[in-house]
Amino acid sequence: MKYKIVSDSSSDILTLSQAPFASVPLHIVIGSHEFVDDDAVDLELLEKTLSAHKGRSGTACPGVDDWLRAFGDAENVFCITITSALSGSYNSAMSAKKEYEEQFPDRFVHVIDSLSTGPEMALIIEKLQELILSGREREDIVEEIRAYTERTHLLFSLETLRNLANNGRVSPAVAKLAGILGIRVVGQASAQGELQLLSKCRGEQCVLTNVLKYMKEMGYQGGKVRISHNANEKMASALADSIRENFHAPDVRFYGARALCSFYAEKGGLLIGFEG
Ligand code: X90
Repeated sequence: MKYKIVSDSSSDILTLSQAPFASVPLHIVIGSHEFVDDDAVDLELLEKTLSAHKGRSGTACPGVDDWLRAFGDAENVFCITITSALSGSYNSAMSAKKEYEEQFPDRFVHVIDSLSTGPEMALIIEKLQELILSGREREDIVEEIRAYTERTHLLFSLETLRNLANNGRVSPAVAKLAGILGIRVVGQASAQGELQLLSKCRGEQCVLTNVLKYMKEMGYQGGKVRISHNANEKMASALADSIRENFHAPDVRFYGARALCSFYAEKGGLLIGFEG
């Protein structure tokens, strides 16, 4: 197998139709329950367990062996991870790359730190597939994908930062800004791959208006958009419609987030990946 794309499960992608692909699950631990974020994960049970649970809950990134298993016997691997600022996934993938290349000197792994997650990773994976299909050499793909990731962005709207704060993924100061009932925070993945809050909103209309405004400011001109949501199809769909109308955008899609992003984005959360 010449090329393979491998991603951790924060990308929400489980299969690709036109290139070899593997998803490496993160884990969600709620008391004595452990959820593996693969295609079999019971998202309803996860939500139920989470709302019934009073104690601590957390997540764990893939280990080196998980990545190695996913690389399989591919000659060239393009591997993408959730932001290294918030997870050990990237470091663990880099260790796997080192082992893989040492063990098989004629094989090659390119690890991309997305500095983001969810739908922005999905866009990068789609682009990798496109580049592989077009028959490009691996050095070209590395260069092209580097340039592409510079113009993709991630915005989000969250109703609570509780799980992010409890797991030390946002500073207590940032967490304090959110968490007021009825207030949503809109923010972006910063250049350093951290959560950066941009504004607070009461009501859905404010979120929709702000997201469109930020997209425009960040250079959006009608390119691809991917939106993931946790139990909020209504807003995801309204946002998709509004982007299609306002920017005459032909390729805007939305879907439910898988376990890892659902856990952190929580009920009502939206993540928006787009091309700037
Ligand atoms: O290694 C692990 O256990 C995983 C930790 C992941 C922590 C962050 C997940 C964020 C999920 C939340 C909103 C968007 C954040 C943008 C980040 C740059 C989604």
